[in-house]
Amino acid sequence: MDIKHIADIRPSKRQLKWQQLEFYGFIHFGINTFADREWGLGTESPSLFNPTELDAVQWVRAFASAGMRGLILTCKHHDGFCLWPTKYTDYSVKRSPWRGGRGDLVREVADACQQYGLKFGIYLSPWDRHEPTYGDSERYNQFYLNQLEELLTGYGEIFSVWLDGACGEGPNGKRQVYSWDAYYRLIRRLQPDAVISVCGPDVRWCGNEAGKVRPEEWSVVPAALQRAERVQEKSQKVDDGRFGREISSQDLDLGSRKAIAGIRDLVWYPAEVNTSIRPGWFYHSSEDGKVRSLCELLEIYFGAVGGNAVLLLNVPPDKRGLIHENDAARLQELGDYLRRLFRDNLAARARFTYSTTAPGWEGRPYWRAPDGVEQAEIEVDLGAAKTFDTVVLGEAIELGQRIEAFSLSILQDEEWQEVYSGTVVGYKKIGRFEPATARYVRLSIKESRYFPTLKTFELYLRPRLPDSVR
Ligand code: FUL
Repeated sequence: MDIKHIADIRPSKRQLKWQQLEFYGFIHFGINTFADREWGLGTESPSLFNPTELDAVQWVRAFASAGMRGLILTCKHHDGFCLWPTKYTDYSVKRSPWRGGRGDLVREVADACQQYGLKFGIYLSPWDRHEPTYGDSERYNQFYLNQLEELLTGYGEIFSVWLDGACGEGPNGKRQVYSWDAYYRLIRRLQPDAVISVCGPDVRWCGNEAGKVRPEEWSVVPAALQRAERVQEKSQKVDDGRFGREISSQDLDLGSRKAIAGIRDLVWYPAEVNTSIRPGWFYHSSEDGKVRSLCELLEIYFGAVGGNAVLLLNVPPDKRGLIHENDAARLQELGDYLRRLFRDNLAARARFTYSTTAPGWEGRPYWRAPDGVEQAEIEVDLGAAKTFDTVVLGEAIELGQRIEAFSLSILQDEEWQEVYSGTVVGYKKIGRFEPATARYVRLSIKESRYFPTLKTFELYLRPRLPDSVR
């Protein structure tokens, strides 16, 4: 494929809508919360599940305070315990003392999300340690489809179906062959706007659980990466507490011209970064003092959201059924910081001059260079000298991902001085540098694929972090 056609690979409508969410939360909650485990065995008694103060509204408000726009709930983790009263197994909240066995946590969370305007997504673990049909491939696939159907039809709009590739059966364990295609078909039929993530064709797992993105996160990558079996291979296989902090350097470059040279089958498959605010995915009181600092969370946020990926941050409710005070405070701090940072775009009233513009594209909501023009300069007059240390750039990804290299300069004493340079932009790039003061700023697009576009150009000055919250 030549570069013109590669650059023309575009997101689906559902991928575009999903990308615009930017930041949403993960809830790991279930029998493990009460058994104090990460991977339950599937044999824990449902009588353990007894949150005494469960309040899904408190969860959703805490997530919203951080600026999250959605939430994905572990409706069933690997232990097989279901948070809704499914018809297909008794291993669920129905058998627990919580709400007298009449509770439906999926409903409570979905309703709370709706009330606060957050999108709701589901995690339904394919690996199931409790379900007796697991390993009897056809029967289990039917069981899994039945459960999916319940979740996709009973709880309103679902924005993401998160298919985890983890499996700890090991070489001598049960062998389940998942009918991924049948799962996908059902999801498409019942929730056509939902993205299918990780072991699915719409959203690519970034490949680690430590919160790291690649230095260049391309959304156009080889189609082979979409194969669920490949994702499974790379997913967690042992519950030893290490996986969540490991960063593998394999496949560091998935989408540069060099990486995709000669590959004929390329697709739009954008990245999601999933990580936890604590060492574990589930709540453990022993980790109350190990909630990630604001600094760490900001690094993760800037890396992921500011690196052409979306961020899925896990915050696990405790045994009471509440987001613990420490995590809730951190979410609020994060949201406060981000709101302060992005309040005042110093380029909001700037004048933009483009070295070139595609015919007929003047005055459109975003800029586009003419066909075949891969380099361009954009001069920005801020009207008066301003001090900034953060640039936010965004391409019109509905026309593909195109920018490969850029630099940002300021005019000082009649000379252009570079303050920042980067490679890919994609949906969003947040670049941070030492504070610079200038009236005139220039963005040079140095390399791009067939023609660049630009939808977002913003400048900010980052608030200082109070020493107390570092
Ligand atoms: C992993 C699982 O094994 C963890 O328990 C957690 O659910 C994480 C999000 O995915 O693969």
